[in-house]
Amino acid sequence: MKILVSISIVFLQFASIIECTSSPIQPFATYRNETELIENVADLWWTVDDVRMEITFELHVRTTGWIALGIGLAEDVTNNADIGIGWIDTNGKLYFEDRHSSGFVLPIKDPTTQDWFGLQGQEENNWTAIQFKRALDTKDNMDLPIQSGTNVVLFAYGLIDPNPDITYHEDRRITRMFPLWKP
Ligand SMILES: *[C@@H]1O[C@H](CO)[C@@H](O)[C@H](O)[C@H]1NC(C)=O
Ligand SMILES: *[C@@H]1O[C@H](CO)[C@@H](O)[C@H](O)[C@H]1NC(C)=O
Ligand SMILES: [Ca+2]
Ligand SMILES: [Ca+2]
Repeated sequence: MKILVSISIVFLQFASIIECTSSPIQPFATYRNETELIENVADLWWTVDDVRMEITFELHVRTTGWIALGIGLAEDVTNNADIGIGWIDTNGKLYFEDRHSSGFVLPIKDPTTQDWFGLQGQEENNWTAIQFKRALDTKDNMDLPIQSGTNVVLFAYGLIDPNPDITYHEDRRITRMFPLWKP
């Protein structure tokens, strides 16, 4: 039994670094890192620029609704998340917002500064692809800094665009822990 448990832990750690993406959309750029967040549903690419101290992400999800990536706190995964959320409207226009959430409520737009920036986005074959960036440390107390080492990365998506606000994501959310930035 003990051996079985150890084997599955090794397998989980291995599985979490498998680089195998399934999006049919070609990413806008070349990135240093990639991970499949949910098999056949969500892929994430990212690169840290440690001179400019910023991180550029690209998130692809099999949905035509909104998609979101967040940074959380290990000891408090559902509270105080800092969230970047975006969608492509029916005219192909990209929307991207810096939000935060405290507890199991809808994330609301930061009333302080908007620090997550949507760069480019497109919708194709029922997938949504958005490239966005933020400073590693935005210095806004509504946000959470992305520290080197292991990060708590939250991911959620909805099946339709916000109208007027996002629909709650129900079970379409996951939390993963992995390093985004190792200087
Ligand atoms: C990101 O890519 C770098 C360079 O290839 C690698 O050293 C690092 O382990 C990768 N990080 C993750 C979390 O996969
Ligand atoms: C997109 O999804 C709709 C509704 O589920 C489906 O009817 C359509 O065939 C899908 N299109 C593609 C290109 O997969
Ligand atoms: Ca902010
Ligand atoms: Ca925020």
